[in-house]
Amino acid sequence: MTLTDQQRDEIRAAANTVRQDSVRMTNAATCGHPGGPMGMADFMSTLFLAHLNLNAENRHDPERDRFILGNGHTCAGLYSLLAQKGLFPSESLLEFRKFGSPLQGHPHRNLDLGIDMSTGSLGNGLSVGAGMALAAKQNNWETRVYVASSDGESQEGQIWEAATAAAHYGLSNLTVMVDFNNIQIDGVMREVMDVRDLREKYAAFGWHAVDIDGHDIDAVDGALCAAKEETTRPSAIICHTTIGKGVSFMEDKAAWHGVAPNDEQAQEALAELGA
Ligand SMILES: Cc1ncc(C[n+]2csc(CCOP(=O)(O)OP(=O)(O)O)c2C)c(N)n1
Ligand SMILES: [Mg+2]
Repeated sequence: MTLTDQQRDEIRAAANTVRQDSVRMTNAATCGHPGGPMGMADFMSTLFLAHLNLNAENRHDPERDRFILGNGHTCAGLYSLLAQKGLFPSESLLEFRKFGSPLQGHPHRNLDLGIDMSTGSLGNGLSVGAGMALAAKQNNWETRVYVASSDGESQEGQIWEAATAAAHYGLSNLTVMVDFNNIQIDGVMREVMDVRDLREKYAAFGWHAVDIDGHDIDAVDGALCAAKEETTRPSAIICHTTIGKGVSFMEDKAAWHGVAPNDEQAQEALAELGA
């Protein structure tokens, strides 16, 4: 299955909205993590618009797909996509990180809003995703489980315990999408803690694993389609991305991992994004 021109337009528009929302939400909150979700916007939008079977009608259906944001700090992008898919009104986005808001600075499980797992403490998402995928198989559900992860999160040992178990149980309904932007909280990956070639690592653990340009929505769609063809192995899609993608002064800078743009920077960023 290839994307239609209309799907491509819709995914690109959704990704641009994710980038604008990430800027607006962190600016309004005066804190948060804008860079990661801007880099993930293209592959996340392709997943949410063209593959993930989750919408306002089926949010409580046990046989729906599941999505876990293992790298929970990038939740501005998740909230933007859930709002775009009609799980809650977009106006709520500006309550991000405010006291009493369900849109916390790291995801808090809330099935009414489409948030399948509380995350933020890195390393847990893939384990829980593997458990969900195993349960789905045992129940003979069509459910697919998607986990977003990151290069920084791949420094956590628990990721590799989950990778071992998922291959052992043949969880072909599990797909991890790894945001590989070469950056984590403290700087460049190979200076902080080099995780090396994640495609080779997942393959060595018994996974179907591919490297793609995480900004190429046709490549993302192709990799997600290929994952669905697997019958015995879980799939890892290593998405090579640029943190802060779309805004010249934010691109490829670790500084934008966890700092909100001030009013002037937000205005400049939104102008670059065509707002
Ligand atoms: C268990 C745990 N250890 C440390 C942290 C602190 N922390 C938050 S984000 C982050 C870096 C994660 O790297 P990555 O997801 O690649 O960051 P990004 O590319 O989005 O900048 C760290 C170490 C955490 N959230 N959880
Ligand atoms: Mg990273």
